[in-house]
Amino acid sequence: MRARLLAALSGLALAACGRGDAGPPDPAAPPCIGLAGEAMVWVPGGRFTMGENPAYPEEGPPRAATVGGFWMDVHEVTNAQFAAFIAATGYRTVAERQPPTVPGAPLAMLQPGSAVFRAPTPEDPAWWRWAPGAQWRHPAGAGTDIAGQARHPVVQVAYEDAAAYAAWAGKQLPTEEQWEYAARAGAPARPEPVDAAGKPQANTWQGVFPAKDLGSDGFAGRAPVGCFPANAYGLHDMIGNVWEWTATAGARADAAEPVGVIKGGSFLCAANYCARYRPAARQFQERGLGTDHIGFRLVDTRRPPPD
Ligand SMILES: [Ca+2]
Repeated sequence: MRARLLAALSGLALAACGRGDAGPPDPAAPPCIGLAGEAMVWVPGGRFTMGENPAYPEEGPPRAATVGGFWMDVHEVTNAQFAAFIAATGYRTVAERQPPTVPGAPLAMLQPGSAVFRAPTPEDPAWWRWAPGAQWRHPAGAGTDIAGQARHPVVQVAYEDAAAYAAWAGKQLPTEEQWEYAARAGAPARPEPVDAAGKPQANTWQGVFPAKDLGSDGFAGRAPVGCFPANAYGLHDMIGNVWEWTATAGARADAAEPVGVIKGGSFLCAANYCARYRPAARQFQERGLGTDHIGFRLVDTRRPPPD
């Protein structure tokens, strides 16, 4: 278990892009949409070019892909939505469960918890730490909470947790193909998460990573869902805020357990470091480990298309 967790945390260090502590909304933050329950939009099927040329080898090579039409959540699953699931089912997330006992493991890793990002320091250059007590209600560990964050995306959910929510909701996690097709929305990907006028289109990191997130897009840390413009399909936060689980399995040489593909970049993605705020961006994440920058949204492939 310890080796698995340490390997996972090591892998996360490769994946992160900045500081993860949430800050208060900036007064200049963009207006956010009203939330209308389980709002979904219809994404018409089609054929598209998936992947990009390899500044990031895992994204290529570009290849043709075809998806059928499907309904998709307009925003990431929120803390309020996840709380309703927990209240209805009594489900306990992976991060709340007791890890197996392994002789010699650091004391902290023998307690329920999860991975939390922090700014590296000269004394401790690690980007990720195992935070006892970290779970969806306490995203940065014991002593933190989600008070006032009902419409923030739920985080610290492992793949199993997201799949359990999907089963309860009667929907599905999107495949990677569905997710990328929806994120592209038929338009060429922009290299930076801004429109032609330079207006932010997603919650990402401004400033030099990892020294300081300036939050000039309105948010340092996670943002409530739907606070940035929707793409042409009406989907918000597809290239920022939090990474999102997909149903697609991945592969990573240093992973000691099954990994899944996550899509979408996060509030930690910075221009000077990872730039993964593009539809083609993908990472391979241990399915048994949540973090404070991974959430999810769902699709519904069974609901009939709109008239
Ligand atoms: Ca931001």
